[in-house]
Amino acid sequence: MKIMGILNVTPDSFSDGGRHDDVAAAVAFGRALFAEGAHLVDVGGESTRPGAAAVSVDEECARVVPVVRALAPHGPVSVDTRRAAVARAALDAGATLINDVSGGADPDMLPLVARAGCAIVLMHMRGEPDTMQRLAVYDDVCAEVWAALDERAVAARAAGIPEGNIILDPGIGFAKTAAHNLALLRDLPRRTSRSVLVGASRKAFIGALTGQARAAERLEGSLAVALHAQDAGAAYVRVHDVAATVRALAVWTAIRPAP
Ligand code: HH2
Repeated sequence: MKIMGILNVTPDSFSDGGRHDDVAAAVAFGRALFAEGAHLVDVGGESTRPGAAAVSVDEECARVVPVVRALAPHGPVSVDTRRAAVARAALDAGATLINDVSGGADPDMLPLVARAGCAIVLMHMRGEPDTMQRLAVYDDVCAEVWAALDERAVAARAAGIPEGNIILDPGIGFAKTAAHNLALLRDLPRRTSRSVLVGASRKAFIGALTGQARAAERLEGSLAVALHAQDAGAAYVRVHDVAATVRALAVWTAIRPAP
């Protein structure tokens, strides 16, 4: 399983907002994530936490592109964006993977990725970050989330993206209650014949289980999810705490070889 390290260049991300607001600090943090063992670093310029405000394309590009350009010579960089214009600028600056929490909703996104020949993460969500928690209503969350992801994968293939470049993500915490998140994680082993990414690091449902209000203190719960993702056969785990995740997985995989 590959480790995607999180580098948010936003003033308002839920656990690390405002920490890397100049380019040099962001690049130094990204390089440290590579040194700790991240297989790739995911640069995001728009917070998608519940209730977050939208940013303009220009503002998102201004946050993301200089960091991608300076970090890409040091290792593989993905860009966490819902906008094709931002994705295009990031690819030009050296990004090699697009992480799209909207599952390719921008009509220009899938054709862009097909032309670029890069891989894309298609994540499940409903609505927009500021409204999504109102849409966390499902009869059968696993069946509905994976049916929606299948539809996005069909759209991606129709746009010319080969199956090998499609990574699916159930979108832990995006229009999901804590019970939905747990059901999706429990169900994960049934879904990993495809390439699957799990992003649960420091999220609120972990705090709800452990009684921790502060996101930065949710390390142990985040590690528990990473070990589960490894056992379930996930291809990627998206985490804030790269060094700790690498160490936990080193011991876990020594005991239980990859599925
Ligand atoms: N979660 C967040 C952002 N991007 N991308 C994928 N593929 N999967 C996720 O679960 C996911 C994601 C939210 O976490 P974070 O980046 O830490 O916070 P914020 O959105 O506040 O910047």
